[in-house]
Amino acid sequence: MLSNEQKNFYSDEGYLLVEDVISSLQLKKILEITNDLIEKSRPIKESNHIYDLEKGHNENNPRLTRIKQPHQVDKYFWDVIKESKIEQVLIELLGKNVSLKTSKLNTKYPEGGSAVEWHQDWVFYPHTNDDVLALGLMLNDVDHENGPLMVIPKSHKGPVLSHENDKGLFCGAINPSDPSFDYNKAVSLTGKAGSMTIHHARTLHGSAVNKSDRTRNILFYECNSADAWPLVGTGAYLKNTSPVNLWEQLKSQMVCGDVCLTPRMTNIPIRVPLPPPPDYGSIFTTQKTGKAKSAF
Ligand SMILES: O=C(O)CCC(=O)C(=O)O
Repeated sequence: MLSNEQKNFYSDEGYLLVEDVISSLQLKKILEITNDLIEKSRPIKESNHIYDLEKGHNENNPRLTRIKQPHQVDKYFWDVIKESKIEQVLIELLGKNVSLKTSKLNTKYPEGGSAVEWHQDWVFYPHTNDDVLALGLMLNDVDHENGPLMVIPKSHKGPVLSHENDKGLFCGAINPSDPSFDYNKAVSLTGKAGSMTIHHARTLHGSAVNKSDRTRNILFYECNSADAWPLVGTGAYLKNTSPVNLWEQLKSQMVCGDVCLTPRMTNIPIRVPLPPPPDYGSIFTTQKTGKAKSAF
């Protein structure tokens, strides 16, 4: 599926854009399920395990920042990985044993939606090696106006920056005045619905609010090679404390191949996302209650 040129680009730059990874029928089905889930959010008053509500959400005007773990809400979000070109892309970048850590469907409504401040996913979930990435499947056409994902090329080979606020709490975002961060190098990943972004877990990325009159919804899958083991103790990963549950969870997360019981350790920089901010329920609440400084 991916050419050598694309694989080398990902490895050198820390991101890639791939077009047409799902069919128009698959896209249509995902959109139907998504719209149905958004409809069902109307009576919800507070963020819960499925919905992250945006300020102003109400029955007449549903406004979400995110649908959490969509693959656990509707099986099709899992099936589409296997039924489309997505699985092959994962195998080509991560090897034959691939685990899906988490999924999220981030929504930016016309003339709004929340910005996602610049960060490296790596600080949310450090692993024993960094064969860890996020895929972003565009559910609408994404352009410069409606809040595209932006990345800093090659930052996956640079330092893991501090994501702490002035008080030393983890706030899920870098300080935009960090000398290692250069906004001028940012690249916006735009494309047609059905295109997919890929960014390495250490790649610096973020996105602005939606300034257009069009929705911007992106379905993210966060995946790792099975030999990249999560460093436990970081809340973003370890949701089960019993070995029985952990074992079941590891097995259930495999997109393809087998659970790996011989984690591969590499010499890479790590930061642990502690102490936590008041509300670490999602990146939006982490950045908001952690009082992250805005770059946008
Ligand atoms: O929705 C976006 O544009 C960025 C998402 C992201 O980086 C995240 O949720 O961690």
